[in-house]
This record gives sequence, C-alpha cells and structure tokens, in this order.
Amino acid sequence: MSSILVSQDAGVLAITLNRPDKLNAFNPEMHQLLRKALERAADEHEVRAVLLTGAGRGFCAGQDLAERNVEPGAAPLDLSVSIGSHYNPLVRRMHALPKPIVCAVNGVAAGAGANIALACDLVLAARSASFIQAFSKIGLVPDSGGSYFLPRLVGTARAMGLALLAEPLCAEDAERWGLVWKVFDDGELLEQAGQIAARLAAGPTKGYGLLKKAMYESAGNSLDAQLDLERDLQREAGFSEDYREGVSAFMKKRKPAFKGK
Ligand code: LHQ
Repeated sequence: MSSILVSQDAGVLAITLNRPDKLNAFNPEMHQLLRKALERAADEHEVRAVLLTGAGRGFCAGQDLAERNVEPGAAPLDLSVSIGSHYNPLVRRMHALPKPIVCAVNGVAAGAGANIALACDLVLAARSASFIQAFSKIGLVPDSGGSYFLPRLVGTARAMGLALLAEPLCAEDAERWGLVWKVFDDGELLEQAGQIAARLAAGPTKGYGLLKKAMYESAGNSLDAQLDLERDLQREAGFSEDYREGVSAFMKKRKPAFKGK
C-alpha cells in the first residue's frame, strides 16, 4: 500500500496521506512520494491547484515516532538531520509552489502534521478535526514552520498557549482564531474542498502564484519594501494572458476563461 495516493482531475492534483493505521504519520517513503507529487505539481502546466488531505480518521500525526525512539543507553538521535532533509524542504516547496494548495484537514493534525496543514494556502477543516502542537509533550520545539506560522496567525499569547500546553484546539476554535479559513461538517469536507480546489484550478494560476509571493514575503518586509514588491509583481501579473482575459471578460460581461498563463 502506497503511503501517498495521487490523482489528477480537471487541473487539481489530489494528494492523500495514506498511512491511516498510524494517523498518516510521516515516514521516509511518505516524504519521498510527497516530494515527487509536489514536484509534479510545480512542473506540469496542467496541474493548476493541489488538494492535500489524509486517509482515514486522521489528517497527519507528524513524525512517525516509532522511527525516532531512542532505546536506553543508545546514542542520541540528531533530529536536525530529518528536519534538514525532509521537513524544511517540504515546507519551503509548499510555500514556493506558484499554485494554490488547499488543505482539507479531515481529522487530528498533530506535531509536524499540524504545521504542514498551516503551510498550505487555504486550510479547510472537518468539524471533528483538531490541531495539536504535540512537540512539547515529548520535549521538542514546534517545527515545520510552526514557530513562524503560529505567532503570525494567532498572536504570541495563543501561540505560546498552544505550544506549551499541547492541548487539542478544536476546528471551530481554529476557525475563530484564524488558523483555518472554514470548517465544514465532516461528511461535506471533501466535496467542498474539491469544489474550492477545482474553482482555483480554473483561475488565473499565474496571478495566484504572484499573490502567494506577495502575501508570504510581507511577513519579513517593511511597508516600503512591500509596496515595491507589489509594484513588481503587478507588472508581471499585468503581462499575463489571464489579465487580458479577465478584463476583456469583465468589459463584455461574460465569464472569463482563464488558461493559467
Ligand atoms: C503514531 C503516531 C506517531 C507513530 C499516532 N508516530 N504512530 C520532526 C523530526 C524529527 C523527529 C521528531 O519530530 C518531528 C516532528 C514531529 O512531528 S514531533 C511530533 C510527533 N507527533 C506526536 O507527538 C503525536 C503523537 N500522537 C498522538 O499524540 C496521538 O496519536 C494523537 C493525539 C495524534 C491522536 O490520538 P488518538 O486519537 O487517541 O489515536 P492513537 O494515539 O490511538 O493513535 C492511533 C494509532 O496511530 C496508534 O497506533 P496503534 O497501533 O496503537 O493503533 C498510534 O500509536 C499511532 N500513531 N501518532 N506520531
């Protein structure tokens, strides 16, 4: 059984984390297949949006801890190795992908699993889903971008509460706190997420890629630098075929037919 399922339909590359008996905890194979799927999303023009979800009752329980267990007397593990070779490149790849990634958090998202959800561009959650910064329970620090995303999304007080106490945050609170875009009833999540991803896949892909860059670079920019960046990105967006199509469709009061170029 492959630890990642990938399918493509109408411009959407659907990626399902598929180790349901381990709540889709990450192992090296899963990292490798996820990397390949994201490379495909980046390389193929026909892929214009990504939909990420998990099989079974969980979204992702983070690192498979069975592979990080240190027996008494054994030498300590250097965790920076897997962070450097797997988790950091994954988060960087997701952020840099010039196409939208929709995440359908179908159940519990813990540790790196929670933060990989937050690294997606549009996070949707099932009403029964929860988010757990599980790291401190095992003496670790939030990784996979958690210490970057959390304070920016919810403020330092809530980020510290989540990280120190490692208690589950229910989907409705996550929505109220601004960690996720929308919560759907469990039975509706996948259909709604699929519709949203399909809508994005039919959109002005190039503009979406530039939009991601604008939003994500703003965190480290002054207003001056950000205004300059917006100017430069808008120049590029304005040269796109989809901009022409968007304005022409508006003027003619018809639906635009974007090509993602
Ligand atoms: C798991 C896991 C799991 C293995 C559930 N591993 N089996 C990066 C780089 C290097 C090193 C370290 O870490 C990192 C980043 C990280 O992600 S650190 C954080 C790792 N994750 C966690 O600490 C979460 C561990 N899991 C849990 O706390 C619970 O499973 C949660 C709260 C997610 C769900 O609880 P329950 O709904 O009660 O389910 P469960 O605990 O019964 O889990 C179901 C099965 O999944 C169970 O297996 P079993 O064979 O007994 O049915 C668990 O052992 C397995 N599982 N998470 N991370």
